[in-house]
Formats: sequence, C-alpha cells, structure tokens
Amino acid sequence: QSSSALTTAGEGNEIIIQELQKLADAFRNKGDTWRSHGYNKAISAIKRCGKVLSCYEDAIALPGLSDKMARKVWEILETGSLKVSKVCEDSKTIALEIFTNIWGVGPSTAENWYQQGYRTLADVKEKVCLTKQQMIGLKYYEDFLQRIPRKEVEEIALIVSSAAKTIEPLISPIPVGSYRRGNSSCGDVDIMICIPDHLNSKSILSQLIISLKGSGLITDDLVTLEKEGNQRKYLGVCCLPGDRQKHRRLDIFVVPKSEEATALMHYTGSALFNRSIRLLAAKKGFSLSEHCLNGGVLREGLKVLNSGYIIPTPNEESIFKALDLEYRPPEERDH
Ligand code: DCP
Ligand code: MG
Ligand code: MN
Repeated sequence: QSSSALTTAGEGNEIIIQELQKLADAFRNKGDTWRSHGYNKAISAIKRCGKVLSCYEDAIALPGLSDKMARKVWEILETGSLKVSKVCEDSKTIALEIFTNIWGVGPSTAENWYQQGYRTLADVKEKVCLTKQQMIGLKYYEDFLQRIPRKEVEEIALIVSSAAKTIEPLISPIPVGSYRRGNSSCGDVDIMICIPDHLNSKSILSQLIISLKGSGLITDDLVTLEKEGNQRKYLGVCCLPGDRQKHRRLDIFVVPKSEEATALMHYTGSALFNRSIRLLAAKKGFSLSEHCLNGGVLREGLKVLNSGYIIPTPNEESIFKALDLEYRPPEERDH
C-alpha cells in the first residue's frame, strides 16, 4: 500500500495504533494520565490523518506528533512492535489491567491491591473488602468488558424513551456518547434528557429510575439514590429481557433546557474532543463547560479574573460559530 492511500479511522495503521494503545492503557492504569494522554493524542492524530504511515517522515508530518513519538512509530514500522511495550507484559501491568477493569476501581486502588500482593480476580474476591460499586463491577466483570452493538443501544434507548414519555409526554431522551458519534459499538449506554423549564427535572429522573426498575430494565445502581431526588446524573446497570442478554452500563443525564446545547456537546464527547475544544475556547478568551459558554473571560495563567458574560447557545452549531470554528458533526468528534 502506498503512503498516500486514503484510509478511514486508522485503516492500514492498525499495528501502530495497537502498539501505542498498549502503552496508553498501561500508563492510564498506573495513574500516569499525562503520558497516557500523550499516547492517546498521537493515536487520534494517526486515526484522523487518513494516510497509511510508512516512514518516520510520514509520522513527524502529523500535527501533534513529537519527534519522540514519531521515532516510536518508526520503530513499530521497522520491527513490528515497540521494545518498551514489553513493559506491558510484566506481572504488575497485567495485574493493574485486571483490577482497573473492575468498574469502580481506579489506578490508586489497583496499585494498593498490587502492593498487598494481590494479582488475580480470585485474590480480590477472597481477600479484599469491596465497595458496593466494586461488587457490582466484579459481578458483571465479563459483561462490562464486552462492547455494546449500536442496535442494542437503540433497543435500550427505546425502552427508556417510552418510560420517560409515560411520565412526561413533553420530554424525549436522546442517546449520546459514542453512540451519537456514530461508533459501531459502544462501551456503555449514555442517555441525555432535556427538561423544559416549567417541569421538575429532579422528580422526573427519580420517577424514571423507579419505572425502569419496575419493568426490569435497570438491575443495579452505581450511585446512591437520594431520597429527595436532588439528582442530575444516574449511573447504573441494565439488561434487556431474554436469556442470553448481557448486563450493560447505563448512564442517564438530566439537563435544563437552558443548557441543552452545551450539555449535548459535552455528553456527545469524545472526552478528548471536549478537552481540546475547551482549551481552544480558553485560548480565545472564552470558557466552555457542560453548563454554558462564556465570553469576555479574563485570565491570568490558570486563574480566572473575570468570568465574563454568558453567550446564548440555542444549538451546537452556535457554539462552534461563537468560537469561530467550522462546525464538526458528532461523527467527526471521535478525537
Ligand atoms: N466525558 C468527558 N470527560 C470524561 C468522561 C466523559 O468529557 N472524563 C463526556 C464525553 C463522553 C461522554 O461524557 O463522550 C460520555 O462518557 P463515556 O465514558 O460514556 O464515553 P463515550 O460514550 O464517549 O465512550 P464509550 O463508548 O467508551 O462509552
Ligand atoms: Mg459511553
Ligand atoms: Mn457513559
């Protein structure tokens, strides 16, 4: 294949991406998010470039790839792997990977368990006093490692939608996250519900959860449900009816109408896209969050001296426009 061949999302560069991903994951599990981000940024630049990389020059030409990273790409091209990725095969990296794959276990807990001499899931089951979340994570360990096909996300979203409409006909939940970005499979199901101002958003979420538990879709909670229902985010577990169905992670986010566009953008992601557009906004004197877009922001380093004024954002397009950026549809926000 020639280096100028056009590809989509990393096609032709699979080995490079796979090797770099090993390190991104290993650093993430070690809690070194800074290095992990570095590798993830390189991966997204390679996926986005639409070319098959065949030499050092191809790699260094990509925006955001340092000389060091380009040399790594070159090493993979020459030898088929990265010498340093051997660190991913040592017993510690393997144990940390097993542990952080339990929902509710982060790098520091994993490190702690490793220091105590634990290496396997069996060790954890026998010897560790787990939190409620970790117990659920362990219970569905295998299921949660499986990707969810788009079709199944749609089925789950449909059930959530009809339950929501029974509670309040005016609301229509939308699937967000990797589903909205058009990914063929998703890590979890993310659903955003926008609530018109005159309705009580808090009670709608708790009514919805009660209804979905009643119908059997929701099987476990990963957040404690407050009695007063003062909650905007629900994290839980769901399962479609039928014998051979897997348990899936389900997130439901409730947002007020006034925050619809910024929340939609936030929950659509990707997380990497959110980080970069927020950084860009900050550089241009704006501040973008899931709640709103502010203009006229005055900063001194990281400190905000004046938070400026809220810019009306009726839809996602208006956010890009205010930031003087070309519109990017969800399918182009993977990196
Ligand atoms: N999000 C973010 N920063 C984070 C985590 C999440 O900005 N640290 C936003 C962007 C994500 C969205 O929330 O797209 C949903 O989070 P998920 O963890 O569900 O991620 P995705 O849906 O993008 O991917 P996956 O298929 O792995 O669920
Ligand atoms: Mg998701
Ligand atoms: Mn999610």
